[in-house]
Amino acid sequence: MQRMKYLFTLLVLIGTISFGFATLPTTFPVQLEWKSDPIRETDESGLYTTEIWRFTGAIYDEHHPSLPYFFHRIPLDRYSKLSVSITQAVYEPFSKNSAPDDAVLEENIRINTSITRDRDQYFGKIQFIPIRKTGPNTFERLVSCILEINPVPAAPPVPATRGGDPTYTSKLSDGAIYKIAIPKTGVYKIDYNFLVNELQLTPGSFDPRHIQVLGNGGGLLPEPVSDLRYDDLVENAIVVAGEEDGSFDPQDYILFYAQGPHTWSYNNDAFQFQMNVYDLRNYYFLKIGTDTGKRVASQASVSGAYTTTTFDDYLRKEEEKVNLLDKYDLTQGSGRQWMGDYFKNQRSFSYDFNLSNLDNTEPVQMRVRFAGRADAPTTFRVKAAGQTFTSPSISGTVLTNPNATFASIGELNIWTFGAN
Ligand SMILES: [Ca+2]
Repeated sequence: MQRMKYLFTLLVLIGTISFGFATLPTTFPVQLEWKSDPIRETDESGLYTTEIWRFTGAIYDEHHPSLPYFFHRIPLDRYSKLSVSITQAVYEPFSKNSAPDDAVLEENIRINTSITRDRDQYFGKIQFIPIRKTGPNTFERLVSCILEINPVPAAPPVPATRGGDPTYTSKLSDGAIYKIAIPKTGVYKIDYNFLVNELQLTPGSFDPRHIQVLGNGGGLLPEPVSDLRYDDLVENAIVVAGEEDGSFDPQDYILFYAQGPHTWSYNNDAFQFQMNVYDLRNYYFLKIGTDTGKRVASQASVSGAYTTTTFDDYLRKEEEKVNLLDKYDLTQGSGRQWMGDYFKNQRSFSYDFNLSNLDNTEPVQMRVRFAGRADAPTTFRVKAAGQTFTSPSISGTVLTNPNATFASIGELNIWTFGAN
């Protein structure tokens, strides 16, 4: 009898645990108790007031600080994708003033879901702003609804590798090291004069077979934590002409490929440019130690050669002259976004793009980017190859409101015009 009781208790316990986790579609009733009035916050100038609407349990984020979020978290018995819909929704109109944050509001409430892991437990997070837009300046807030939550089991994401085991001894821990600044991607040559006169190396004091070039390529370091990054410098394969005799002689030289600070990549049928906003140069290291250096190996010729006499080329003008926020009395310069020429007193500038041996029968793609700051929508015009192109409209802003968007970006993308 005693044994049966234990068994029964155990079964109940298992049942309870299973029901505590969401695997099957589940529902959650939502009832929002809105405060009758918003909090009103006035900025330092005393001119602009922001309304912050509230309900019990609302949370806020830094991106839309005046708008409240509803938040709900459910435990999951395994990694899942969450599909969530709102049913039996009851809305009521309310007298909310328009605010810049309203740009995120839509006709329907947009539900965000995500999956988090806390120790060995997965949780589904559901959040949304319970306000919908019913007209240019009219809004309704959600009073109650039922959340229909449908977790669909999925394969958990594979943890990204961080490049294998960490390095405990840096390549910079021994040898003679020289730091070389690289302004532009290309093949660089270091000759005898440079080694002797600039680096002050004594010929005969080192074996050229021990020359190494270290460097991790160009461009910005990745921002996502999960992206691959090297935890030490990587040795690059190079050419050291005349190293075979073990002596670096006047006619000997080093060749190495180095990437500059900015990167070009090819995707979506176009070349994309990424400017390095932190440095105008990239850095490589020349090392002379005791290890044999890595050398460029010969490759067999490819078969089925493809011959062409034309190729796509690109030019770009990007100057970092004007910091937008520095142009405003109430703010200081800030941020990574810098612009080129300032179209204010002088409203027209000319830029030359010269490519030799241009194939005039091929179309040209042009992309131009402007920041516009005005109290009304603006456009810009670009004249190229005898044609005039007008940009889409750039939104205006409230010039006197320090909390309003300072300037908006306008882009002109032209694919097909002749180069001549
Ligand atoms: Ca030699």
